[in-house]
Amino acid sequence: MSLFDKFKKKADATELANSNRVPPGQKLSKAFPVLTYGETPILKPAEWTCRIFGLIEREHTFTWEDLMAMPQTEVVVDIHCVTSWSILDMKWKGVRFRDFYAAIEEKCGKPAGNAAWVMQHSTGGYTTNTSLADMLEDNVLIAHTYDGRPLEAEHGGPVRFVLPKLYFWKSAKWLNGFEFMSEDRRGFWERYGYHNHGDPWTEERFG
Ligand SMILES: Nc1nc2c(c(=O)[nH]1)N[C@H]1C(S)=C(S)[C@@H](COP(=O)(O)O)O[C@H]1N2
Ligand SMILES: [Mo]
Repeated sequence: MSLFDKFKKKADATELANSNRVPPGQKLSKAFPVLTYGETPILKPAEWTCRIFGLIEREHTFTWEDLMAMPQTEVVVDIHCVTSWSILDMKWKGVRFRDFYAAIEEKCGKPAGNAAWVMQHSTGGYTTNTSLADMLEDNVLIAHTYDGRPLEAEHGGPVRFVLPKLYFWKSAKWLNGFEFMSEDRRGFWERYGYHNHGDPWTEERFG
């Protein structure tokens, strides 16, 4: 057996062993690919801000200091990119969106009853839309640390969103705002034909 075949056999075995964790049409990747449309902004953590606007009573801008003062959570999750790579057991640390949302309610007042949708905004202009319900699930993080190290700029550092149960384009890098909306407006890739929801298990790839 050639070295290549040996590696392939091992990879196939890993895939098989994890097949209940690898959605259809996905392949396990060892490396952590970088997928960015446009430039990579280089931002200092201390300068990070997150503006809350839209269907809320009062706008508010959270700072890095605010984020650090919130409860910190670590999650170990599987991530699936629509370009077909999946990585299992990725270790992220940050603030659970649910905890951040409690701070939003405190500072901004309760979002209007019909504000069921949120646009994630990024430095550089990237956007992606997600339902508040999906964002409030247990393992959704506003992440600043990956695998024990400050999140690298190319992966969205200092702060990105991580919503594991949807394809990874639904997780904004260089997160800088949440806009509460009454209707599900499409974000950047959604306007270019990606699916509005993006569930990897039912292959919601294109809209
Ligand atoms: N701001 C911003 N966020 C983004 C993107 C982007 O281009 N800009 N790409 C998205 C896509 S398509 C994917 S697959 C993931 C990639 O994250 P990674 O580069 O850390 O692997 O980030 C998502 N978030
Ligand atoms: Mo992607």
